[in-house]
Amino acid sequence: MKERILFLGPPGAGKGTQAQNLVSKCGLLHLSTGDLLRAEIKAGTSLGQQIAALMVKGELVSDDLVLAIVKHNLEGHTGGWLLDGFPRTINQAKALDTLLAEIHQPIDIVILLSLNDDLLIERLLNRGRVDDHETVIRHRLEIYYNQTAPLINFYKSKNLLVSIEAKGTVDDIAMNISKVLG
Ligand code: B4P
Repeated sequence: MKERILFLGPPGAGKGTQAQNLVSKCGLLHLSTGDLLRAEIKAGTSLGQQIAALMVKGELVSDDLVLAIVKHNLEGHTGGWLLDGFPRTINQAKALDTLLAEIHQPIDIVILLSLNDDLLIERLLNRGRVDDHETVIRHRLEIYYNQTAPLINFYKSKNLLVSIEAKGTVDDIAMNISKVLG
């Protein structure tokens, strides 16, 4: 089975949902940059306050900060891992390549979860997190198409990308993900 996995996709495509599902079955290390950033906010640090101010507007947190968090969590880990919500920019993807080359842990597969904007917005409005308001969601989608979607071709050109339609039940999508992991 492929065990060094990236989940890519727009906000609300279900990266977090499917990641939870998969790690509970396969025992991979789950690194969600969104969850790690929210944990920093919850800890009430001054860094957490800066992160909260960006997240609530739907802005991305700085590449340097997110990279430091990922590096800290990945270094020293020897088994499989699943990165969910990272990388989100070409800069983050290039820095990840450098880090993974240093620790000799190449990516096995990048899974793109794709879904149309109307369904994404509907799901996020139902979730109702602090950054799930329609204007903020639309801004997050704009950032996704401008800054994150270029990663699709980045990973396609490395022959790592597999696209899965994120429509249907959580179980149906999980089954399609299992199939491509072998
Ligand atoms: P994230 O925490 O990564 O969250 P997300 O992209 O909004 O959602 P995800 O795709 O994981 O959807 P989910 O499973 O929850 O990012 C939040 C913020 O963190 C960003 O805006 C940014 O500020 C910051 N950030 C994170 N990573 C960063 C990085 N690398 N660089 C800079 N900043 C970063 O699903 C959404 C909803 O749909 C849920 O309610 C779920 O229950 C529902 N759902 C899921 N699957 C479904 C299905 N099949 N059918 C119906 N509903 C479903």
